Amino acid sequence: MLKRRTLMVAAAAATLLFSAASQAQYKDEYTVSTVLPSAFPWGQAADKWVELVKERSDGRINMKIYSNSQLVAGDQTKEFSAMRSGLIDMAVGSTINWSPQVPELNLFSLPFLMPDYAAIDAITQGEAGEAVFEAIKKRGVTPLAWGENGFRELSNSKLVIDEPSDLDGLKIRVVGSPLFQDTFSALGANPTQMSWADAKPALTTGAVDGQENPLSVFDVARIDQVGQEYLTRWHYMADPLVFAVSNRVWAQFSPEDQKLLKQAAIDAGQWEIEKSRGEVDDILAAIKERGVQVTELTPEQRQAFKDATESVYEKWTSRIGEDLVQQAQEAVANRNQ
Ligand code: X2X
Repeated sequence: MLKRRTLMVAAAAATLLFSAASQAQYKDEYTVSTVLPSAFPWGQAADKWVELVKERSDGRINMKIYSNSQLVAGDQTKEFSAMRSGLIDMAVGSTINWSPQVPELNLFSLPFLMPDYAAIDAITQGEAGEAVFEAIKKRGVTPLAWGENGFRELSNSKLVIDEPSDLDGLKIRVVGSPLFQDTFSALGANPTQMSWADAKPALTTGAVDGQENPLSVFDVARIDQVGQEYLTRWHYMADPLVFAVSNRVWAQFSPEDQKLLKQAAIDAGQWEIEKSRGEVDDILAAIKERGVQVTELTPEQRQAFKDATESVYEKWTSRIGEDLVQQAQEAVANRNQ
């Protein structure tokens, strides 16, 4: 009897010790990587997450944001690997930048897959979104919630673009994901991969004629001031943002704190998605005001771009996963409108 009691006391003491030890493992501060800083919706999404976590944990969990991809020396395509290996604890990252390591994330970059916001939501909030999250987790990073960079529109310094042949030979800066090379090559353009850090200088010197980014990025980064006078709203793709934690770091949090981090990410993501969608009309007006010539495509004109980029699906569907692409296409077809 006495022996049993001693054992129980010992077990209780061990539990106490263990939880004290795991508490002690918490870092004073966790690094959070982003590409765009607080002036952009992307940076604001990260700010909100950090703020909510601090508040809800009564200051126990502190996160510090490092923007402009500074933790990976400006190379945003290295962010995922750095998180996986534990060099970065957490991130709010674009699906584009993580797609070199997580092929499934190329789903969102398939041209003209998602015509509107309801289509994005149908994918992220449904089975396809869950499958994408599983793929991320399997590669070493725990995804918690979705945010949104936005529909990426095309700008250039040369001409109004409303049909594929207008892109003929145009030098376009694209992000460092090979799928974009294929999309712009299919359209007859001359794509050049470079990081965001290098993009604005390249536009300024005229090393490239055009670029593609969400309206909020075009606006805040003042892309019109570097000669990008023509903008085509072709809505060819949108990059969701993913709030995530390195698996190694995630395992160190107690189940309660995991829940807290996740719920805060969900709330921050919803807040940012609503905010950035709600700002698009004002941004558009401001851009026009500054003299940018904005071209809206008719459904027929959009279809011509879609037809011209069919080859991207042929090449990339098997890499992304046939089932996943089909699931996403069905989600889009059956979306609530
Ligand atoms: O590099 C870009 O174009 C940006 C900022 O939109 C991304 O990080 C995907």
